[in-house]
Amino acid sequence: MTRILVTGSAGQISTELIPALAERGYEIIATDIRPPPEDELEFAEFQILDVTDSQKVDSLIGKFSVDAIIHNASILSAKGEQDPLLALNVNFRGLENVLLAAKKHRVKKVLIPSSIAAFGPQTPKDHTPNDTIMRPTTIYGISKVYVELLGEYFHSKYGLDFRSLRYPGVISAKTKPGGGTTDWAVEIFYEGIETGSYTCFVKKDTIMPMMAMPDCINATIQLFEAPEENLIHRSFNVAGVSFTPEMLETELKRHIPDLQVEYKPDFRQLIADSWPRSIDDSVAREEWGWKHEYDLPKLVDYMFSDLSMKLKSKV
Ligand code: AKB
Repeated sequence: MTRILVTGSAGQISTELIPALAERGYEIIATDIRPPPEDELEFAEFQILDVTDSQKVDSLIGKFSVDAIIHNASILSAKGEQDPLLALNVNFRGLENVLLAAKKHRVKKVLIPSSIAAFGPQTPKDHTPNDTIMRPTTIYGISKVYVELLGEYFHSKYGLDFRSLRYPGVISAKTKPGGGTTDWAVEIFYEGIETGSYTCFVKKDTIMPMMAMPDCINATIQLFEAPEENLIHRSFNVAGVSFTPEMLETELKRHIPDLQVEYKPDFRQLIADSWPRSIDDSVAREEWGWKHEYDLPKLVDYMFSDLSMKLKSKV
């Protein structure tokens, strides 16, 4: 059995990744600065961990003799711009602590997500290639380039089996994302179902790469399990579907015909404008067989039914 330590276990992606990994027979040590939702405890042993605490990172990884780490703890793009020093501490120091402990305790494999935020205004915006110019302008984006470069350095220098995938905005109902620039694509469902209206913080024609959570979980597990000899790259673009708030509004009106959406762009517009509009993921397809399943209508149906059920069960 492979024992995986997951950081950021109470976050949007980990709360769905951990049960999926447990179902595949992995033993999970879930860690976060706050305790996980009740239902996660049945899938994992939980430990409090602040990834900026180098001693605690080192001692937990040593104590549990983990085979692999999935390091998800990170400050996202919008929150990072509001508090760059926090992002510097959590994203940069946290990464260093995890990689150094992995090397010391001979952890075999480390998967650390990157993001479309690793690209910047000089990157080709449409069908952004896997290997292209990366000059991000946000602290979050810079931290993701650091993830890729430092992880690849630990791979070539110390033989660590490092892997990374560049997530687009991830759409899910279980746990809300916090502090991202793509959060509008989740918030519109919550506000739309609960109040019938939504004020969007980017312009209606801002096209952004997105992905439904089931695709995100599949991509993560597929890359984690891909035979190492198949990997030429270590960091991969993964695409789902690109859409604008207006396109999402139109689709969502199939379920909420009276939905009212207003557009009031704020500081997050500038971040969105610096990112790709669509992603070329042919390298991931070639090296580990990636293929997304959710187009926009399927994503909207999945999200609407999951979230309606969740919100109903709360009443
Ligand atoms: C964000 O918006 O910051 C994240 C991301 C694209 O990495 N969802």
